[in-house]
Amino acid sequence: VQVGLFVKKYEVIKTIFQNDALPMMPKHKEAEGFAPTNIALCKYWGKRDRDINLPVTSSLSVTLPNKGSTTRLSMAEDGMDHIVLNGEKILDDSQFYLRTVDYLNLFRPRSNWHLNIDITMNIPVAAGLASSACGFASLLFALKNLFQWKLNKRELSILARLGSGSACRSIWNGFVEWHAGIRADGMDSFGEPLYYEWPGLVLGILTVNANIKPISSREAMQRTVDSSVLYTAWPKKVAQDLSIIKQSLRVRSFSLLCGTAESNALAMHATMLSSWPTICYYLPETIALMHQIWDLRRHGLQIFFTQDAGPNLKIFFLEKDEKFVRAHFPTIEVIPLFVK
Ligand code: 2P0
Repeated sequence: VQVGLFVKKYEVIKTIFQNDALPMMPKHKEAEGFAPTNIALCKYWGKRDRDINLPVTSSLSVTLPNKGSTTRLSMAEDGMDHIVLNGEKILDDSQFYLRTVDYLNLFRPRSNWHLNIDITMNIPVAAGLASSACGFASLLFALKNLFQWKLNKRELSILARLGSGSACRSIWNGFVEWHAGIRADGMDSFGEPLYYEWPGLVLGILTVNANIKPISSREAMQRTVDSSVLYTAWPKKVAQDLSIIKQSLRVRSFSLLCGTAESNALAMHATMLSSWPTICYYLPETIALMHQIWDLRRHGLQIFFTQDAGPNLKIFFLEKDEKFVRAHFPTIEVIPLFVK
């Protein structure tokens, strides 16, 4: 299975680099790359191809400026790759290590060529805050700088997708749509920036529990596709939501945009709950926060939430309401989405 998986990915690499220039030696001894994380307003949940991360549906996200991952690369001389995440050495039998090294294998010029990979993330790792999205995108940017590849952003988006699906949206700031594509080789499955600025749009992170989640999103989405009776409704829901979200960007309707995002996230979690064994990322505190948000909304505050593969909520509100929101959620981390 591993070999087959690599072959499919390598076909993509060959297409992108047009059969030449790989493998080649890096131009520098050290390099670094930064990629921001992104939060989906219309979620990616389910693959049509697990080897090269092709999604069942398109999705749409907004990037968190300055929140993400910085990857620093340097040559390792002792015959193996070393990974450090936020100052801590990653064990070489962990999932994180194996996935990162697997990705690196696609670009290794020689089998005895190894790297020190030093990753710093300024977001909680694996708590549903898209750490794999910015992690793989930042590794890719660092590799691009190390090898001095001349690739455009669409090509980088396709390469990032090979590491983690949602990483293909972390190539741009602002709103980004990931086109599902229909081709078997995935060359039409990439991110595209939607150039709508929205100064005043703010994201708040309500951290319920920053511990590692019980089931990875990769495993959870596969189980959903395989066993959820509600999954057949998901592509229909996404098609509707995508069209409404794009319309709300055009007419700049905050409640339409974020209301649709909230409904989309709830529907995604409904497909998970109907999987077997069930997948439940809700904690009691998550549900309590939802009720608090709905209550505040009933009282006129424009505030909406979204939830990913973890118990934390991200809320959307407008800058003018920040004081009020902070008063209700004292521990909130506030992130303006469009820095002036
Ligand atoms: C998203 N998530 O659209 C959705 C919503 C989580 C919930 O993309 O297997 O880490 O690496 O392609 O990208 C998380 O899934 O999965 C994700 P892989 P990924 O943001």
